[in-house]
Amino acid sequence: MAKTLKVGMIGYRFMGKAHSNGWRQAPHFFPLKANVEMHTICGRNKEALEQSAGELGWSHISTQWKEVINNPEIDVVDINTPNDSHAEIAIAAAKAGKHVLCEKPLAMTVEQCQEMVDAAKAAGVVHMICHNYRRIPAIAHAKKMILEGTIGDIYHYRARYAQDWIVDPDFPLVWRLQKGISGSGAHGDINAHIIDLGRYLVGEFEEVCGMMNTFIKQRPLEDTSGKGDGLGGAGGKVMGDVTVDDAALFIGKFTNGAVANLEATRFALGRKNNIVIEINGSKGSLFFDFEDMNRLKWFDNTAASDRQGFTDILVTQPGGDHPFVGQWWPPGHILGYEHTFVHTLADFVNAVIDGTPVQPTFEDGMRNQRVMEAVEESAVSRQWVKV
Ligand code: SOE
Repeated sequence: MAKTLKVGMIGYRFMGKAHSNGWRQAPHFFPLKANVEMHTICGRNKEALEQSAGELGWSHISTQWKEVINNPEIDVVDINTPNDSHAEIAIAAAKAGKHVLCEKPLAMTVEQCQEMVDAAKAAGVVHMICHNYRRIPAIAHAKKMILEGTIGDIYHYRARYAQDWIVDPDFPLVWRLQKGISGSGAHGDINAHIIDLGRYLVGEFEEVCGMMNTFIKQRPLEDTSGKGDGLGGAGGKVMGDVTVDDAALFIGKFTNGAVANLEATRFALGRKNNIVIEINGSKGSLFFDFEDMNRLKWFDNTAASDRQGFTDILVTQPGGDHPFVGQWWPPGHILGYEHTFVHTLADFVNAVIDGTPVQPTFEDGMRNQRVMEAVEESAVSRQWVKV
């Protein structure tokens, strides 16, 4: 009889919804080594939680995360809370012997990340940070092509993550705009993703030179007390200081000699959740645009000179040709944002049963934080900073 992993999920807003869909769908589409029971959903607001439990498919609710951690029935803790609580919950979960999945950014500081890594290792539990974009089929396929040497030695990693949800000055001062809760703004929220993709696709960052900017310095305080998903809400009359970046940009060098150019902003009107990546190598280039997420564009410099151009690879070929897609539909039936969480959770479940590491681990989250802190230091000192 296959084991059943009982999951406790802390946080139920946007990421809670995305992860719930992942927990629900993974067992139906992927050959998991265990059954998954969506046992407890945890949050502060009991009424909202009861509604979310029904909508998202959880059998129990709790308004106390320590109750979830201390429940001997729970095998896995999935953390989707605001950033300032990740470390405390993850360390407690690890010490209680739970396998831990945590949303990005891993924590508020490198020191907190280190404590999380140490706790997970000491407990011998499987630990993963949910950088879901690694498991976009086109991104995973790009990784495969790079490992096969298709584009040769890498010269450039160019990445932009652009949104526009806070361009309105009347948008309230949600938790994502408060350093004490979020740690940073666009930097830790979305730069973290393209930093992770740089580490996944290219290599380790060696040195960075960055800048950060806050375009709107004051915003109306939220007229609700709760910590929502931080992506919406209504503002009152009283204004408060924005204490995080609206945009974070940096150039950098990788240890393998490639150079980097990253930009994360929440002020690119018209760009709702736009990740664009281009990697240039000695034998070719790869290009990816999340707004067209099932395609990977490849320029092959080894092609005959009268046939060169960016090939448009539709990454939907089953039979092992393209990652993950064979578990879903026949060729051409494209996938979406939500599938990246299903892929992430499927790999996490199997790693838990195998007792093997699954990337990105908490150590990846800590390396990510090191890059982010180096960029923040550089933005202040206006100097290059070694990671
Ligand atoms: C808000 O910027 C957000 O929800 C991020 O927190 C997620 O990590 C990203 O995938 C979508 O946008």
